[in-house]
Amino acid sequence: MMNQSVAIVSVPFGNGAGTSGAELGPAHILNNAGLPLKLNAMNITYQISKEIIVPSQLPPIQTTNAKYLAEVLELSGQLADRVSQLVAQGTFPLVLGGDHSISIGTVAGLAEHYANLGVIWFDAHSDLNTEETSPSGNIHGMSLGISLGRGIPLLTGLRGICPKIKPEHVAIIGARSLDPGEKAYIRSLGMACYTMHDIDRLGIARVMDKVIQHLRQVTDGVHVSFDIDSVDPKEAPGTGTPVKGGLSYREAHLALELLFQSDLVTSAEFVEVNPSLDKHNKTAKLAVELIGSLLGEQIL
Ligand code: Z70
Ligand code: MN
Ligand code: MN
Ligand code: MN
Repeated sequence: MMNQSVAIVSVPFGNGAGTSGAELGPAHILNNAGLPLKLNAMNITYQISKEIIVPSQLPPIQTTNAKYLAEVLELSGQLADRVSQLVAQGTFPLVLGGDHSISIGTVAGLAEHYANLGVIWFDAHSDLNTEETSPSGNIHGMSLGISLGRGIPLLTGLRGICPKIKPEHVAIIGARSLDPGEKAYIRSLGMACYTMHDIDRLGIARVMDKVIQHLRQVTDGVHVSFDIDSVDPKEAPGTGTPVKGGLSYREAHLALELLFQSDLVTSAEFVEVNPSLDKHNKTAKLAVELIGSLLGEQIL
């Protein structure tokens, strides 16, 4: 994996979340928490790709319960273009959010290159709502569903590939706050969803071994979509929707260390760092450390 050069893409977009502040994430991860220093210390070759220009105050598209649909649609198209270009160039896209709605664009760009893309979705939530099941109307709670072809046609149809990913190629890890419509959907598809209960019982290492073993057999690329709220709020207080009972500091690192060792991962995004809610930049620093583990930082 790391014979590739990493291309960092900043996506300062927060309109998909109910709380503002996630749009400040990329700048904090890069400038305040020192991602470049970490990559330099690891001898990783990287480029900082031009920041995505985020749309704002577009005219509303349609009567919809989904908030900021016009902005999410425009942003998703731009990000899909960029991610697709970076894959075509042979680089490893590392996308920095921003709220989790940006995943719609990241995955759309990846889907142009991988017919059987695996997605490992670390999250306290499952982001599988539709306009109908969403309690909030926030699109960051719908993004995984949209990539699976569930929900708003303008977004599921992006780039003419629908669905972008197949349910049997997805693994959700760290779930502990699911809405009724999301639970019903996960059960109906038999989707792999490793809840905190499962992680407590099996341990994160066995969970990761199962996910890696399965995805190795059925996918042609694996994207890691890491919502920082998968980690316990004690370690990651700076996020819009903290949920207690999350991954411990070491569980999160071990999961990503094992993914590095698997040599399966072809792209990643880190989302939902909200510097406005953070304490001493703790959450942005955690994101940098976790990126280090995913990209091969070794303890010894
Ligand atoms: C809820 C909804 C969500 C992140 C909150 C919350 C979704 N299920 N996702 N924070 N990252 O509004 O759909
Ligand atoms: Mn999420
Ligand atoms: Mn979440
Ligand atoms: Mn959140």
